[in-house]
Parts: sequence; structure tokens; C-alpha cells
Amino acid sequence: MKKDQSPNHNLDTDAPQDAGRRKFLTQTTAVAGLAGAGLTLGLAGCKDESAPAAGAPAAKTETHAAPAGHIKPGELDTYYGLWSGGHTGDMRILGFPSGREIHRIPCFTPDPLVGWGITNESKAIMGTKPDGSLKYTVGDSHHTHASYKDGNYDGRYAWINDKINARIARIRLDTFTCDKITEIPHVQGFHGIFPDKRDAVDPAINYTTRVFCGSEFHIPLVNDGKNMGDDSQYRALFSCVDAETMDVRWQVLIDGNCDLVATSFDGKLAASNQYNTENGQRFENMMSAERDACIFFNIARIEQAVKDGKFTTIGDSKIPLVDGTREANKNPATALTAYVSVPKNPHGVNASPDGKYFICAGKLSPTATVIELAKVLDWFDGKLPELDKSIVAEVELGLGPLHTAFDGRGNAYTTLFLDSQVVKWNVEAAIKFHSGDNTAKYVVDRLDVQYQPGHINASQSETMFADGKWLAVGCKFSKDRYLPVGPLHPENEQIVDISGDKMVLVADHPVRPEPHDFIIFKRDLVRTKQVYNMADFPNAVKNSSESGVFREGNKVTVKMTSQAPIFSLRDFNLKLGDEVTLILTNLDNIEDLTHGFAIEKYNINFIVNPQETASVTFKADKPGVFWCYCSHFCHALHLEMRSRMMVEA
Ligand code: K7E
Ligand code: CUA
Ligand code: CA
Repeated sequence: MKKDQSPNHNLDTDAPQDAGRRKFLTQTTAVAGLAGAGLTLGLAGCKDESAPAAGAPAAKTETHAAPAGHIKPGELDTYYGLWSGGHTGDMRILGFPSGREIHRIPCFTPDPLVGWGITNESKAIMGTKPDGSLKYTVGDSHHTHASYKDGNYDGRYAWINDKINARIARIRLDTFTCDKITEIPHVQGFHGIFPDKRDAVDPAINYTTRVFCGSEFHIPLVNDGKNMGDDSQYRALFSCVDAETMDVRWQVLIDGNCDLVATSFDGKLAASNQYNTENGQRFENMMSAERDACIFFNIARIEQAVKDGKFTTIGDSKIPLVDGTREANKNPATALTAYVSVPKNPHGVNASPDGKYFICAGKLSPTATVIELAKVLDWFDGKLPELDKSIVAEVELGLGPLHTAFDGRGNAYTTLFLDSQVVKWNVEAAIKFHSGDNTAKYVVDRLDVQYQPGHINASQSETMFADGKWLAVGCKFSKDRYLPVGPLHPENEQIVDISGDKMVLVADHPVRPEPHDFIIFKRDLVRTKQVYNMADFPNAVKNSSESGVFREGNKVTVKMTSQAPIFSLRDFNLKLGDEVTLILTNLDNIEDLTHGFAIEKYNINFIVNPQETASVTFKADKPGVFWCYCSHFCHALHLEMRSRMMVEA
């Protein structure tokens, strides 16, 4: 066996070891495969051919031996992927088409790698209780989307939701860090988000200024423990957050609930699929109606209503609440909302890159509903008497359709959760079929995926520049695809080449549960800073000569700098009970030269990147010597890079 010549591979791997590892792999895959074949999830429709024979790939899955676009060691990816992190409450950055995870950006939950939730700067973003501790330490992020300009991503911001605590975080795409978090009031089950793609009011504003947020769960409008038994008091709201200030601009009182959100390329419309038009507060009640809805929001009219003072408020909140209920919006000439009927409990709404359609997936119905946006606007303009005539196709795709991506060549790719498939279908052919042309073949291809896919997205999919090259599929179950690691399995992210007529599966990679939505865009749409600007930190310790311990009573400020491989203070003295704020500036001005600062027994660890300043505040509540050491490998003398904190009894 030939040794791997690549410098990034382990050159010690010799032939016998390698063979042994292969044997192990084959055996364990076989065992896991048998167990996996029995998984039906208690849901109907797991097709026989999607349950693989032990150790063998599914029959219809095609794989490349040497996949096109394979990224070799040392080569850079051509796309960025922004992934939601699920319960870890972070955003993950992947390179594409390799699928390599490059980075994780902590948002809603603490992260000791960067000191998120430990430094004063990050705590101010995350939000604290009066005692200075974090308000929340759990998260559940599902959806991530980036800011637009002229129908494409502009590399300014991305946003991500937190379902548990109704928070939306903004990520700066120059530093790939979270810079603001807003908690949306009066909602629970905050799920879908989508930025507008341009302004509905001012045509000169061709970029994102708002982010729309849908909430799933109904709660009493004033949730103070008084109206909990009265279902008629339970409401779900649709919210608009300002992209710059991150303040909640307005909310809409609706009938039913929200789920995912989509926006039109002209900025005029936002929509959310509704699975609970029944306003049911119990499982059974949410499925009693045969059809639910996709609710459309007329953004310019809502903005005008807010401007004209046509709103109420909830409790002592100042946020304008406009009335988007069915009863108040029957007249198209004044309506703020429109409820388009779609089959039972839909999931997912996605905007086609040609700007013409929103596609709602059926979930409990094997169909996708195609809604023509021009016709929805016609209804608002009084030119379409029946709103449901905006539905131009409702076609069968397979069991459990959830989310849809696009290739920019007129094809849509929808995940079928129950069938464990991706179905590629042609939107115009589906419209022809729906209008009575039985010869129109809208299903172009089907691909088995492993297994039970949720979100799906294609390179540049929901932009005007969808390029139809790569597709990623987030599979909720990996079953037999990886070495078993105990009862908790990873999820399985799969990469599919969609450049040809047939979809070709090119790679699997395991992901830590549980990501949901993601976007993939060209790498040149983002310009990142490799070194911070010291002037952006008002508390920066600009020179090592400014270092020292500055005392006012028991309030102590420790100023320090780092420059490989030393901290400016070799030691510093404190008194028991001191309220200490330690400020550390990294003077190194070299790309990739990050230092850490960990204080033994004081539960503190954070990093400072080149030219960055960070601070921590703590009480010197334990007497003795406590080494502060650099926790981020930086230099041959990294282990010697220390400072000694001495707390006098
Ligand atoms: Cu379908 Cu929360 Cu986007 Cu997950 S949701 S899959
Ligand atoms: Cu500085 Cu390691
Ligand atoms: Ca329903």
C-alpha cells in the first residue's frame, strides 16, 4: 500500500493498521445497518428501497468515485455555508463544496473558547440579570439568513433565531461575530426569520432594512397568569425587527400561527406558512382543519398604518400592534394581510429565484402549493376577486414534503421527510400539469438520502443568482452512516451535485445535532477582517506602559496587554473581596495570533484576537496564588506565557 504523500495526512499510517481499520469499519457498519433498517419512526411511508441492506448504500443512490469539485488539502472552498446550530445556540460556518466546518459563532449560549458569556462585552450582548449573571444559558437556533442588496447577499449581516427565548441575533460578516441580540416580546415559539430583500416603501433602498419573524405558539396577549384557561385570549404574532437598530419596529395580530417566513424580491410581500389556523392549544386541535394557510403581509400598507397611528399596544409595551386578523382584512383595498388556503399543516415557504412564486410544502399532504406573487398583489389591488386563485399549482411530490431549494434553471428541490428523498421538480411544468395538461411531467429526478431530510438548500438558492451547482441536505437521522458512538447519533449532512439533469450524491459528513436551516453563497460576497481595529475598543490598553492595578476603594481595574509570548504584568496583587475588572488588549498585529486568558479556580477563560480588547469583571473571593495563563497556543513559549494573580487574605 502506498503511503499518503499529502503533508496534511498522517504519514505514520502503515498498511496493516489501515487494513485493520477497514475491517472494523465494515463490521460496525453492518451491525448498525441492521439496527438502522428497522427504524420507521412510527411514521408511515418509509419506503423499502430507502432502508438499505446491511452495510450497503441505498439502491438508487449514485456516488462519484472522485467527486467533481473535491477540495484537496490546502485548497480553499469556493462557497461559504452559514448553518444554524440547533440546541447549541450557535451559528456554524462551513466551507463548500467540501462541507468542512471552519468556525462556530456563539450567539445564544456561552462558549468558553472565545469567552462568550464570560467577557463583559459578550454579556452585554447576551443580556444579564440585575446580579450580572446571564439571563439565559440555553438556546435553540433554527434559521439563518443573510442581508441582501440588489437581489444578492451583500456580506453585511446574517441573522439567526432562538426558538426557546424568542431572541434574534445578528452576525457581522466582517468579523463573523455576534454583535446584537434582541428578545422579541409577546411571543413564544419564535421560529422562521427572513430579511426583506429591498424596501417596500422607498424604491431607492435596494437592500435589507428589516427582518421578519414568525412565532408558532399562542400565548395570552397579556401573559400575566390571568387568562390561561381562556383559549380565545391566546394569540401568535408576526414581528418586524429593524436590521440596523435591531429594535422591534412593529407586530401584527393574526389569526392562526406562523412558522417559516419568506420575502419577495420586490420587498412588497412577506409570508409565513400556518399549520395552526385552528388556534388549537392541544395536539389534536391543530390538525382538525383540512386546509390551513399561508398568510401574506403587505409591508408598505403595514408601515403606513404604523405611520398613521392605526395601531394598539400590549400592556405597557410601546411596540405598535396592527390588526392583521381575517375579520379586519376582508376588504382588499385596505387589507394588511391575506390568507391563502394551503393543505393541512404545511411546513416551509420558499421564494423562487425568478421572483415569481412562493412554494409552501405540504408536510401532512404529499403536495407542494405554488403561489404566484403577482396574483397576490392583484388581490390587494382589487384585480383578483378570489385570493385562492393565486394558487397556480398544487402538485404531488411524495410523502412529508418540508423545505424547497432552487437551481435558477426553473427547478425546485424539495425534501421528503417520510420518503427519505429529495425530489427535483420543474415549477413551470407543475403549473402546466395543474392547469390540466396531463402530459406535463414535472418530476425530473428523485434521490434517496440518508435519512429523513429536513432543511435543504442550494448554492445561492434564494437569491437572483441561484447557480445550480451544489445542494446540501440536512438529514435528521444518520443511523448506519458512521461508526457508532453510543445512543446519540450525529446527524448527516449530505452534499449533492446538481449541475446535471440527475442529482449525484458526492459526500456525507456528520454534524453535531441539531442544525436546521442554512444558506450557501459565493465566497467573494464576504470580505473579512483578519485583524481588529484597536480604535473600535474604547477601553483598549494601547501600550504595555499603560498596564497596572488601579484601585478606588475595593473597586480595582487591572490593565494588561498581551504580546507573544508575554503578558505585560508578570504578577498583580489584589485584596480579598475586591471587585475586579480586568482589561486585556492583544497588541499583536499579526493575522492568526490569538491569546487566551484563563484564571485558575476563578471560572474565567476568554481569548483576545489580534488588536482586540476584552474585559472580565469578578470578585476576588478566594485568597491565594492563582496562575493566569495563555489558553490559546500562540508561540513556542506559550506554556511560559503567564501572569500570577495574588489575592491577599
Ligand atoms: Cu423545518 Cu425549525 Cu426550519 Cu428544522 S424547521 S427541519
Ligand atoms: Cu499566548 Cu498562548
Ligand atoms: Ca392545522
